[in-house]
Amino acid sequence: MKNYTTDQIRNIALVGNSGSGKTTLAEAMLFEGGVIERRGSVEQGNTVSDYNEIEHQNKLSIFSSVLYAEYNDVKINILDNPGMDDFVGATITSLSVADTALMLLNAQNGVEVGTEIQARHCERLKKPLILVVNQVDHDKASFERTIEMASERLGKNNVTIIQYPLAEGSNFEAIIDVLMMKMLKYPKDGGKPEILDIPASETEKANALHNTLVEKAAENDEALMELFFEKGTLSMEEMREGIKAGLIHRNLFPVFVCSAKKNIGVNRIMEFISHIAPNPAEVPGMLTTQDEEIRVDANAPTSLFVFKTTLESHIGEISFFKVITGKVTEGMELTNNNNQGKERFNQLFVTAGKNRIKVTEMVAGDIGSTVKLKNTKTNHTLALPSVNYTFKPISYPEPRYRVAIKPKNEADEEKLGDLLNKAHQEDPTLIVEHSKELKQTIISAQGEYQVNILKWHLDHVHKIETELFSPRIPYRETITKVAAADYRHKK
Ligand SMILES: Nc1nc2c(ncn2[C@@H]2O[C@H](COP(=O)(O)OP(=O)(O)O)[C@@H](O)[C@H]2O)c(=O)[nH]1
Ligand SMILES: [Mg+2]
Repeated sequence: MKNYTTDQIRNIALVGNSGSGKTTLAEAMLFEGGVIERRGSVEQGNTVSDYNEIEHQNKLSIFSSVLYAEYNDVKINILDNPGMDDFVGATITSLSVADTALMLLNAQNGVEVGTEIQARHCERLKKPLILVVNQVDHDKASFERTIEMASERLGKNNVTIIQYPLAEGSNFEAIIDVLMMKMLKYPKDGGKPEILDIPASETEKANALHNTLVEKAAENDEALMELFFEKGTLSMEEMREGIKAGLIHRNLFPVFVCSAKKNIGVNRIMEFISHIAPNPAEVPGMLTTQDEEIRVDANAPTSLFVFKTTLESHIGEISFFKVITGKVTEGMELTNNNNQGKERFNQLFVTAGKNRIKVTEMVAGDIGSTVKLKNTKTNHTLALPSVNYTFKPISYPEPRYRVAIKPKNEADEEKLGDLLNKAHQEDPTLIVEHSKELKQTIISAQGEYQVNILKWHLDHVHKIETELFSPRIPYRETITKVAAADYRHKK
């Protein structure tokens, strides 16, 4: 793989309700980006992103995965995420290092519960938002209803149409693009479209949407606004600048349409990402523990942030990082600013699910992984000695579910403790504590499903049988006042 510069990198987190099509879209993007020669499917359990057995069994994403595609001389790092709220920790991790969120809306259902929850995390983390109405090929798809819901719930003034489908359902094959002011007509098996003139029947609607888009693009830049008043329109270059500014300020959430499954519309979304989505240096930087903002900058001394750790059999710990400043090269020695330890980067990888591609260097803004770091954990900062800051750890929602766990066989107690510590490393929203007072090991988590998945791993992968049960209530938390409750036993 070639060495990319900061302006050639895009970090995109895929978000959206479970089942909206994130993993399927990621697969299509990998195909369009030349990483794979054949598209797998979630049903067949052969996508690059959902590579864990438990994901195949459940036919849904449980872990986030780091992928990439090369398109238009740009490296698009794609962070695919689970949609279920129990696994929101993974989504928050990805959003923390992404520079743009790509939110999928399922055209069958419009805005769903998960859509709103994740939109709030995007807002809190100030991430630019691209909306993609997916599954437009589905019988029950309604672009219009989806857009109505999106405008109502995500911001009437922000949701801005760039594309709409000419027809929906099984007839979906053409997209009217009001930025290009062209019609994109896709072959049966998707891929590259024919670029055609907008049919006469659509010109009025397309012109109106184009004008709204131009105004919206001009709104974010005074110079563009003046140009717009002078000329009554903007050039493609000016439009791109205005839309990018709108994205960064979260004033403009551009809307695209696609069928991830049929690979219709996907290449145009990648085109937009490569031309208009901000590069890592164009968005706000990371905060340090002293609340100092460090912007992505290739010319500053090297610093990087470890945002995720996974454990894989035969390999051990894989540390995923984002380079924030300078560059990291193979063989480089960096200091861990959290514990002052030294770490050598013997190998650098770009990852696509479980596949790793060796590279020799990575520049500020890029996302990569390495193995066999000695004493570095998630949320740690690694840097050259001249860097004295430490990045702020990612913060996660408070636990909402609590359960006690014990091994069926007492002899497994130590092994269980060890595995639970590892589980916390992989998913920081799983918090494990051993309560001496209660003589119990308590897991605090985001939800029951999350704990069941953990149990499945303990039982099936690590072959240690466990039992879950309700934790005892510590004495000091027992009822201290009488509550008036009206409880009626129903038969
Ligand atoms: N008809 C149709 N089905 C789709 C499309 N995209 C995804 N699906 C299906 O929707 C289901 C959920 O997709 P998946 O990619 O796992 O969604 P995720 O949970 O957001 O990752 C799977 O059965 C996919 O095959 C699409 O564009 N059209
Ligand atoms: Mg998925």
